[in-house]
Amino acid sequence: MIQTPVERKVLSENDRVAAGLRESLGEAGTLSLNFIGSPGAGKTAFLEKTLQLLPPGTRAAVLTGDIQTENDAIRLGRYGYPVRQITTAGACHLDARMVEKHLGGWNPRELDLLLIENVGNLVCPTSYDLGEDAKVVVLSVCEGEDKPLKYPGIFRKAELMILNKVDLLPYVPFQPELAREYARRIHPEIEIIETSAITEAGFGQWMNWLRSRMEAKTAETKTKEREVA
Ligand SMILES: Nc1nc2c(ncn2[C@@H]2O[C@H](COP(=O)(O)OP(=O)(O)OP(=O)(O)O)[C@@H](O)[C@H]2O)c(=O)[nH]1
Ligand SMILES: [Mg+2]
Repeated sequence: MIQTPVERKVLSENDRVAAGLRESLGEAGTLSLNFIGSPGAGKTAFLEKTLQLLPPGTRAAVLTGDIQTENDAIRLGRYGYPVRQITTAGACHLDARMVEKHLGGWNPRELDLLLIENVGNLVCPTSYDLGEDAKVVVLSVCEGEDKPLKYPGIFRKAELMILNKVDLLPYVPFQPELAREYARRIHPEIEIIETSAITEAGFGQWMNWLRSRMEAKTAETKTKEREVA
């Protein structure tokens, strides 16, 4: 993507704040994931189901971004975890400064997991590092198989693609194999998990992915602490 000098300046300031976030979350051993997908792909529904299935005692928190309304925070707030809405008042993406501000008062050392739902958009959020450990792209079977080819940026940057709403496959002309092929054409190593936030299909695989990433994060933080000591 070609950037103007102003865009470059904004992004370098964002990168500076994101690096600070990554350092403080890293020291605390908090795994942070940035969920990006089109409006309505099912990001909130997917996170709601995730919160329902987290092992008891998991110290999780959620930030959810939208241009307007507290709707998603209200939905996500039903599961006993701290949730904050970030309303961007027009901006089509979250930035690191917004995340930093809304983390205020939460101690990262008391969090194992920070889930960030970005504003529904497959383009703008891609350029803004939020200090996360990984971006997760959420694509639903209602959007067409060719989205990885049309919006390659996010599929290139995401470590994991959630292919959501697979319960609708009997009703929509969508070929999951083709969507997988296109995603891997853009990013050969991308991991792909097919899910339904309604039937819970695929959530066993997703919760295993999440658990192993959280364990890896804890191990990485302990190794760094030993190196410093
Ligand atoms: N059938 C089916 N519907 C789903 C699934 N996941 C989400 N939905 C529905 O899809 C619609 C949009 O879901 P949301 O979770 O609000 O989507 P979102 O990506 O968070 O949307 P924004 O925050 O507005 O970008 C809702 O009506 C959900 O109930 C799924 O796996 N299967
Ligand atoms: Mg949402």
